[in-house]
Amino acid sequence: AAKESVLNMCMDAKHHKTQPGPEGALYGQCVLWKDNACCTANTSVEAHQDQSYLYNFNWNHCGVMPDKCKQHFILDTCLYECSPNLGPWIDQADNSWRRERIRNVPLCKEDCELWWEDCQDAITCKENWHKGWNWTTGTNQCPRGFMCQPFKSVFPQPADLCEKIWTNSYKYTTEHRGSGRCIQMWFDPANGNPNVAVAKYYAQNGA
Ligand code: FOL
Repeated sequence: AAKESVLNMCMDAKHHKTQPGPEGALYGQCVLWKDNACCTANTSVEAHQDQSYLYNFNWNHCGVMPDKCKQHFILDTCLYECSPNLGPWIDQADNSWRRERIRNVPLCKEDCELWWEDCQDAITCKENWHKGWNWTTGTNQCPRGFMCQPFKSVFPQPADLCEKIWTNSYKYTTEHRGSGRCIQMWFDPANGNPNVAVAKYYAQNGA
């Protein structure tokens, strides 16, 4: 089959393993990927910290992020660090801290919309969380002139959040969970990882 090589791989980024493989004990929400993961146990623990050593990134840069919103950011971190099924969307990066990135991963409609809804009470000062922060204290702070505002002002639609926050890592889609045509941020591991088939589909039919 076409492009077998992009199935089951890890991007060359800051914390990813070179090859996916089983992990005995992944922490918390990252446990979904323990049968085959690009993250180590250590990375999975850090994915749940408010300000982890992964990127020294502070979710609480405009006050404490509500827990129900934070859960989606933890899942995003787990998917980003642990998923071995993002190969069709791996691209070169122009960052100092990674050689490769993901671009336009087709995120399931429900996953994007629930993330956006659960973050309606959260506050931020930036639409793009990858670049342009003030790092003088060692963690990201709002740069001068960037006011803290509700997520709804910064991201008027679900697609604005999912696409813009991580510089087009994700693409908003109208594909539904379970369709085999979109990547899910979470799933029931009892039924296997549904993103395996999604990667296979896009590897054959074009990402
Ligand atoms: N989740 C997803 N889905 N995609 C991602 O690409 C992703 N990336 C991160 C976390 N979750 C993700 C990593 N986040 C900086 C800021 C955020 C970050 C990693 C690094 C940072 O150091 N920004 C500097 C610019 C550094 C550079 O690009 O050279 C800044 O100016 O703020």
